[in-house]
Amino acid sequence: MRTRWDIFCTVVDNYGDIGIAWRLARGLAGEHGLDVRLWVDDLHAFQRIWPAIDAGADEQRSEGVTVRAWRTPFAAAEPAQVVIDAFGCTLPETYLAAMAEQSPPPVWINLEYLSAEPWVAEHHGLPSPHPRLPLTRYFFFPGYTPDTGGLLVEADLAERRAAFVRSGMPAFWRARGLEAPQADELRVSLFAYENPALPALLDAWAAEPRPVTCLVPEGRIIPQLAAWLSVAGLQAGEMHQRGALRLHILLFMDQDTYDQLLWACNLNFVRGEDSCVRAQWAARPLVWQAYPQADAAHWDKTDALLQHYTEGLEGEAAHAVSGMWRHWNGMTDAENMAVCWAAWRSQQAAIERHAEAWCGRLGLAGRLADKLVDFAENKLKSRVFSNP
Ligand code: TRH
Repeated sequence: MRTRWDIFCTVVDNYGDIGIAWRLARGLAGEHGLDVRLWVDDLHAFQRIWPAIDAGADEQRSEGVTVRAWRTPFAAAEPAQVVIDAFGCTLPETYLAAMAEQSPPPVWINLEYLSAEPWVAEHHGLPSPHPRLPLTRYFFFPGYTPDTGGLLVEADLAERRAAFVRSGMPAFWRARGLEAPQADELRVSLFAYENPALPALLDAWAAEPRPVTCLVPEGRIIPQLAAWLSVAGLQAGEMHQRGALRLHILLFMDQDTYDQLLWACNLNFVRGEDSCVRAQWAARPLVWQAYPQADAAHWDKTDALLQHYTEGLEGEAAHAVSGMWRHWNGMTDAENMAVCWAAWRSQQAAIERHAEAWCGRLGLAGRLADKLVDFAENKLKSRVFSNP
């Protein structure tokens, strides 16, 4: 019989929580043949990244996963053998009580946010007993090194990307109303939170000697773009030109199509967690905007990833990458954006080579779904032996 897994996801804001939970659920069902049920409290957010989702359905099947609307009060449900609460979301009390009544109780895992900080490896896999119930929750930390939970990635991603790069790009651009890029053109995707550094970056692109095309999926950055263009608003499908810069507003895409955008562009501005990882797997240069946190905790995260990411990248190129990332995250105004951008441009070829090499090295951390399955199966086995 297939092992049953329940994944619980609350959408805090944006699309990262559901984006990661969905990617994981698809991988566990499709690649590991597990019986996966995904509980989501906001099916409208889910539908944005996966339009096949019916936002009104209590229960539906998609990609081999059973998707359940997580409503309050929570309907009685028999707990699965493995229970994941994504990003520390609080499980329904009735479900927790049902977990505690099972013998052996389910393996309960809290899937944490990704960070490149060194403390992650020390905390990965640690148990935490429930204060009242006979249950133990384990902390599972994704990460960039083999001693962490690894990174979300499909087994066939590199193959699909290579096939797309070989022959899929012309059709991709045509479907978005764009011609193939000119030889000296730079294509950039821009997925970002509101950012004070944006106008200066757009100015730098508009002043380029070569064409820059910026593809912007609908989202939080649109009002700032409209202000820079001095237009009242922007809709998907619109194109605006200022100097060398052409700005195209795109419809928000499903997760798989967004991957293709990352594969097709020369440079990707990404944010949060999931798009950042996907941009790294795209083997293209990226500029990351970390999800803003209280007390600027995201600056530590940015520096930690930068430190890892720039390993093996020589002096000026490493400086150019750090300069862009740090300036984009508001960590420094020692150099202005025009200077950071010029430095990045002058090092572009080295940064591109590095992005390819980095993508090759990423696999060393291991695949998150594989590691999660191993972790849960080991716990399940030890429970069977201690609860005959
Ligand atoms: O949307 P985000 O800002 O999510 C954030 C982060 O995950 C952050 O760590 C978390 O704490 C916070 O939410 C609550 O960025 P992220 O993580 O990149 O997620 C975006 C998802 O949206 C990702 O799965 C890719 C997907 N996406 C599409 O499917 N289509 C699109 O057109 C775009 C632009 C993104």
